[in-house]
Amino acid sequence: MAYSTIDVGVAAGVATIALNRPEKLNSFNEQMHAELRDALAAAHQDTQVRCVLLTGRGRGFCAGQDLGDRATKPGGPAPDLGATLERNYNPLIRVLRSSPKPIVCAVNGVAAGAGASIALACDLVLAARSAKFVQAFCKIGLLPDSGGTWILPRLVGTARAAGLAMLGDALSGEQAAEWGLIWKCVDDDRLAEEAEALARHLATQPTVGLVAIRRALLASATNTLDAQLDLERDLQRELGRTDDYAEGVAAFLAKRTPAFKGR
Ligand code: T3D
Repeated sequence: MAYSTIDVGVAAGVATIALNRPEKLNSFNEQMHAELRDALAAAHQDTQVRCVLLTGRGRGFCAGQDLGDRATKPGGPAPDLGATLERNYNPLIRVLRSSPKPIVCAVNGVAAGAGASIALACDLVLAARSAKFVQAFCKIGLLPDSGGTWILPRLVGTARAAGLAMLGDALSGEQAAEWGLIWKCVDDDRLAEEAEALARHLATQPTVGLVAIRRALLASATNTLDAQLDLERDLQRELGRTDDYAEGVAAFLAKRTPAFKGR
């Protein structure tokens, strides 16, 4: 599939996917949804790819839904936003959260509306110091979607989640890191390099183990301690049978660097 709204490149085990509608701050239209879906599926199937790096071209990361596609005529029918969430945004968040590869997000500029939710659905989020996270939904009468109302209170607590969601004020990259919304904030001119280095590092690590870590952390949001202990037992049993675990132990005992294969 030839893409026109995203750029995709694969190098050193990393599939880099860049949202590429810079004149609209990389906001989503139907085509970008379809192309991103396709690119993620290809990255997940490609055995050479062991990490995905998601970022944006231009001065923004993603401004959520392209509102140009939501203009209504006075007296005309209202759009069914539930249907577009069901068709596009919800499947995207589910794909990100169940990916067989770790996903790094490099937030190069503003991440607004669903753009913020998509960034926060990735495993490790790096943001440029000049980046902004904006829960823009309240300014147009909506609520944070694409998992926003689920992830925000879990990351920053209900009080801060309510402030962000009800006021729609911009949170800087630095503040986002201080509040625990993201992994790290870096200087603008270091973002691409640091994100790539992080993604390339993850691409050399035990992929199955990394994905199991995500699964367990996500499950902890709703599990009791007993259920979580059971899940850890089951996942650890599976991980103990991977080639990467055997390699990790062998390398440790031989005092050499492990050569993980991602299986
Ligand atoms: O609809 C459904 O399917 C349901 C799902 C909804 C999910 C959602 O994401 S709803 C929320 C949609 N997004 C927003 O409400 C954000 C709207 N944008 C903004 O609030 C601001 O643009 C930003 C805070 C993101 C950035 O502000 P600023 O001052 O840095 O940039 P700007 O000048 O506002 O925008 C630059 C250009 O991008 C501008 O175009 P122009 O005037 O230069 O031709 C602006 O119109 C365009 N743009 C920015 N965001 C969007 C957009 N165009 C279409 N849709 C956008 N979301």
